[in-house]
Formats: sequence, structure tokens, C-alpha cells
Amino acid sequence: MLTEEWFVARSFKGEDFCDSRELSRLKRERDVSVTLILPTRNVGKTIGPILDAVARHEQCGSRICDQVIVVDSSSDDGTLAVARGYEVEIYPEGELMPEFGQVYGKGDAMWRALSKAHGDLVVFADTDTCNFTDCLVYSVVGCLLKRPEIRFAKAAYRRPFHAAHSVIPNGGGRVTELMAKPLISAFFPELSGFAQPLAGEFGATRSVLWSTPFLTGYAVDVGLLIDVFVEYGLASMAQIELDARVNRHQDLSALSRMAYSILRGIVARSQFHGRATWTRQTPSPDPLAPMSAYLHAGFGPSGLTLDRFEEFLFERPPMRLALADRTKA
Ligand SMILES: Nc1nc2c(ncn2[C@@H]2O[C@H](COP(=O)(O)OP(=O)(O)O)[C@@H](O)[C@H]2O)c(=O)[nH]1
Ligand SMILES: [Mg+2]
Repeated sequence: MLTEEWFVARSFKGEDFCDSRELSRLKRERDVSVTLILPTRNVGKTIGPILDAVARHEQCGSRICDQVIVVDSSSDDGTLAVARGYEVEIYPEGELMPEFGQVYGKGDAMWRALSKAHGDLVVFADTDTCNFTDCLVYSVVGCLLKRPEIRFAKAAYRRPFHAAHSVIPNGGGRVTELMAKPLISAFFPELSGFAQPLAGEFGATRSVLWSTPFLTGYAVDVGLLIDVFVEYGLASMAQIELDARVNRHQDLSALSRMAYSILRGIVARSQFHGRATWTRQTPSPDPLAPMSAYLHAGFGPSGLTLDRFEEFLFERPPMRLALADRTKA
């Protein structure tokens, strides 16, 4: 499936999947259970509203998440005190899979928590979201339930940047825009249609997740995206268009480290999957050859867009050789 074709066929609207009554009916009919995994590190201000939103429909008898796992990284801001007020399983990340020794960041925590997941579908979500709605999780569940051909679904949302006195609607997600998307376009152009390739809100069948390696740290999300694509194909993946997601911004030096993790992750996967073979950049007879096109998924005024920019990279020969050739000619 071509990227442009995928973008049209596999980009869904969140609201089409968020009806909790319909979801709980489908779950019952198909006898499918759902685990939600929430990695936490000092999210005392946001974890309460998130757990409230996730549990909201339980009172109406339509439970969507049968198991909620909080996997925590030594939070010291009261995160766990808040979480204990809810019907969730809480694990300090270091207590899971202890035979693997030290825990290396978010991806490692998510992987360890997966060892406790017993749902047929497993969904992950970040917990520093300030404007969390149940749809962020339910739409992923809904997509996997209503579209059995989809085995991996990922959220796509605008990420505004909140500056001192203003908000730049698409100004957030700097590592995504400056590191992840250009690298994905270079090494795995098939995945360029994902507007938020690093989104922490995604889900898959447990069998897919149990069969896929997890990279540690911040490389986890892009690593899974790539490995699921290589193993199961683009047609089994989807993105779900949601409203803007607001989370806390990290400072530039933290983002630089994060960008390095993403770079390492994509390069490692490229090497592993045999994509890192760069050839000399001589002019191609086909002006739309993949290496010249930068496909960029983002948001326009009326929703998701996929734009194609021609970014040519040619290699001119050493002048000595070019001039020698000219003399010969
Ligand atoms: N358990 C655990 N959670 C983490 C770790 N690092 C980040 N998180 C959580 O993972 C989510 C995303 O992390 P964050 O640092 O905000 O990354 P960003 O949103 O991609 O900039 C947040 O909910 C964090 O609380 C970690 O090392 N262990
Ligand atoms: Mg965050």
C-alpha cells in the first residue's frame, strides 16, 4: 500500500470510534478485554483527571478498560497517592522483570508493564496530558474493535505550543517535526503519513505487542511503529484524528537528548531492517524518486493533510574530476 493511499484509507476520525455504549457492546459480543498501560513520572497534577476520564463510563455499566496499569518511575510528587484512589494496578517500574536489571526510561517501563497485561487489546497513553479526554484512549480501542483488519492504531493530534503570552497552534512537538519526521521520511518513507509518529497514545493486539521488541527510553514509540510496519505491513496500521493534545513542554536541552534517542532508535531500526544503505546521490531519472520527496503529514485548517515537498539532494563530483571530464569531452 502506497503512503498516499494509506493516508486516505487508514486515517480515521476519533469521534467515529468513541461511543462508549457501542464499544462495550462490541467488547461483549466479541469477548474482547482491554488493558490500559499508563507510564508515570511525576504527573501528580494530571493523573487524577486522566483516571477520572478513563473511569467515567464505568458508572453507566459500560466498562471499556478491564485492567488499568500504572507503571511508575519513582515519582515523588504524590502521583501514586492520587493513583491509589482508583481501581488500578500500580507497579514501581523496577519491580517488574527485575532480571533485566536497571530500568532505562519510558520504553523500558512500558515493556515491563506489558508483562502484567492480560487484555486482548493493549493501549498505552502518556499521563502528562493537561486536556485528557476519554476519547484519546477509547478511539484507539474503538478502531481496533470496529476494524479487525487493523492491528495497530495510533493517535494523531495537533500539538499547540504555549509560550508566555500566546499559543502557537501547531508549534509543539518539536522533536517530532525536526527529528522524527525527516528521518522517517529518509529511511521509512512508507510511514510518512503518520502525523504524530511519536504519540504515546496507541494500541495494538496483545499478540502483536508480545511479538515485537521494545526500544528503551523515548525511542520506544518510533521503534514500535517501524517494527510493526515491517512485520505486519502498512495496511494493518491506522491513525486516528483527534483534537489538540496539550502537555508540559520540556526545555531545549532535554529535547536535544530526546532527539538523540529518536535518532539512535531510527538509525538502529534502519540498520536492522537493511534500510541504512545510502548510495551516491546522483540525479535520478525519476524526479519523484522517494529520496527527493519529503512527505509531511500534519494539520491544515480542516484537519489532517499530507503534503509533498521536493527536497533534492544531489552530489556534484569533485571539481577536479568534473573539469577533467569537460576537457575530455
Ligand atoms: N514509568 C516511566 N514513565 C515515564 C518515564 N519517562 C517519561 N515517562 C512518562 O511517559 C509520558 C511521556 O513522557 P514525556 O517525558 O512527557 O515525553 P514527551 O511527552 O514525549 O515529551 C509521561 O506521562 C511521563 O510521565 C520513565 O522513565 N518511566
Ligand atoms: Mg509529555
